[in-house]
Amino acid sequence: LSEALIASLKTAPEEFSVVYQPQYHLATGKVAGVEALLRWNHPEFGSVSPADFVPIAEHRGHIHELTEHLVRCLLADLPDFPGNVLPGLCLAINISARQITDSRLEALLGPFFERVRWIGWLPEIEITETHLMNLTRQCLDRLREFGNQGVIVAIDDFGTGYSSLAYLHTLPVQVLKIDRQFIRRLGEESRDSRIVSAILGIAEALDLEVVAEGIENEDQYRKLCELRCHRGQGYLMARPAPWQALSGSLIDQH
Ligand code: G
Ligand code: G
Ligand code: NA
Repeated sequence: LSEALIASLKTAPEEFSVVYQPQYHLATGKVAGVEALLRWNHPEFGSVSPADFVPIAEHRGHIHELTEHLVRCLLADLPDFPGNVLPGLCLAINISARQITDSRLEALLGPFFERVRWIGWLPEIEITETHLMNLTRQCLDRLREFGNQGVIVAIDDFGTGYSSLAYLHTLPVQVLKIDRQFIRRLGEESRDSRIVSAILGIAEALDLEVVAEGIENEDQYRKLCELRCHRGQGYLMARPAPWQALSGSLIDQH
């Protein structure tokens, strides 16, 4: 798979595409944003999950090329004029922690940030919590620079890593995404409700927004509303879909 990925990155850009999953304000049910997720469709292996190919790309030093394909797809999908989409939505992409200090990253993401702002949206980057421990001083400075440019920084899979409260406080982060393992048994398993409640308490103290991932049923949605979780994402509301399938729900109705 590793060799196939490297070959496809070089010679078969058409095998990469992007799907978008909306996020909602839980209290109102209104769209809050969208997360862009990379897909790789290989002629022989079929559809390969990013959970499998992203770690390979990281390990083999090809994550920058993967993000190049992501940005190419995003720029092809997004409208190139403002006024046609709901205003003020966040558009999130996933960035690997080890990419943050790559000197090529700013030039690569610049046109993406610019386009997102041009259509009246806010760019967001998600970084997985398990990698945060290894963030160097240089990484933190780079994240702060992104923050100063108006890019929202989110911690992905929150609850699976070991962020200490003291450390969270110093990170230039505005959003916590609760890992879906804590959402799965919400409602039936009171321990998970208490964990989610505790995360919401931490977020309130640190003035952070919380997104619940992987909401699959009404019980989970209701429980999250009860706990006053801000935003949510999951198959109950919408599955990730190509831009053309999704854009209808993002078009400004006014
Ligand atoms: O879409 P799916 O749930 O299969 O994604 C699995 C994992 O792959 C998710 O944790 C997601 O954050 C990650 N992922 C998806 N697209 C990208 C991407 O473009 N870059 C990086 N680094 N990770 C991605
Ligand atoms: O960790 P991250 O936010 O990057 O994960 C996004 C991944 O989760 C995507 O691959 C997406 O396909 C998947 N996903 C999104 N909603 C749901 C859901 O409701 N249930 C499950 N099992 N997976 C989901
Ligand atoms: Na993510």
